[in-house]
Amino acid sequence: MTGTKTAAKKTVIVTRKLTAAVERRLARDYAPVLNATDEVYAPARIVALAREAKADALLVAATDNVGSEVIEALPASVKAIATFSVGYNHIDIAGCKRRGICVTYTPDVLTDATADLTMLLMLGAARRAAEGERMLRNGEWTGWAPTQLLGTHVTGKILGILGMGRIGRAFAKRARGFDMKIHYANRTRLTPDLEHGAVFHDDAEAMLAVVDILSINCPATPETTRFLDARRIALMKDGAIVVNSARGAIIDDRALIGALRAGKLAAAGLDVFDREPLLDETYRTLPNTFLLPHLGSATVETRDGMGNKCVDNLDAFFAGRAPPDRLV
Ligand code: 8YV
Repeated sequence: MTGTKTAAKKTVIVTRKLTAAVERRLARDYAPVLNATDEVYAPARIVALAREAKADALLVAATDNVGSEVIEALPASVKAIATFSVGYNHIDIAGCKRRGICVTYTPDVLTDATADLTMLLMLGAARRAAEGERMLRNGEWTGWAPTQLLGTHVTGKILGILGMGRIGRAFAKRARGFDMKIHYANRTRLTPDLEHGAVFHDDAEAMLAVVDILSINCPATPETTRFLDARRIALMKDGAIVVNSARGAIIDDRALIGALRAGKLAAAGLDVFDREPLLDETYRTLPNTFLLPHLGSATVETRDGMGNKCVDNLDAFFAGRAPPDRLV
């Protein structure tokens, strides 16, 4: 009888190495094809693995290119794709819809970790943390000085949040603890209970002109791609700071680098880059950048939560229930 049960387990291609707790759960309830070495699969590899295993589902991450060439070539056995991310710009959603493939994502569980990290980016950039750390590590600190590494005061300043979804709102909550005045631009105005007095701009460009710090928290879509370009940076206050924990594609790198070099912007805190893991080399050489390698959701609790959400969604789908976090 055990054999029958094992045969009934659904086969899932898991493209990245996940936390031990999540891989244990997958091994218990599914027939997972795990990625022990955690190499990033090329699109053709994902298709080949799905074909070889006659996979029922894929569990992918934002580092995978699950574009139209993958979706069109997947075997008909693949009925569901669970992405280990809240962003889904790496997946051909329209293609999945056409092929009747269910797609789920991982909202909520990574909200707090990403909002915390956005605070780190803002403080790191404003208070010149990377420069200070480098000075210490390089043995260049000769002692305290009244004018050493003076940064930008954050308390009481105007914070502009582009994209007031779950993460934007969680960041606003934290920033209110710093007595910051919150402005936001969003497709739609929030209800007062979610707005908490934040100032809504239906024109994001109008918001740029009034903020001391801009935080990018919106998804990457055709409308937001390269939103922050040279023309819009010119609308910002001199000495403003830019923070991005969403997607690199929302920033025009050359424009941001030009503004950081020229001193138009005081600093930038960046956790995401356009062609990760590549980044425009100039970011690494500028003193006024605070850079992290896409750590937004990188806590044990959050990565367990994301993995468990993927499995919860697959469980529901294969049990014939509505997956709680279904995109299509
Ligand atoms: C993830 C993210 O770490 O969820 C997202 O969209 O950007 C990050 O939290 C990463 O994308 C994992 O797939």
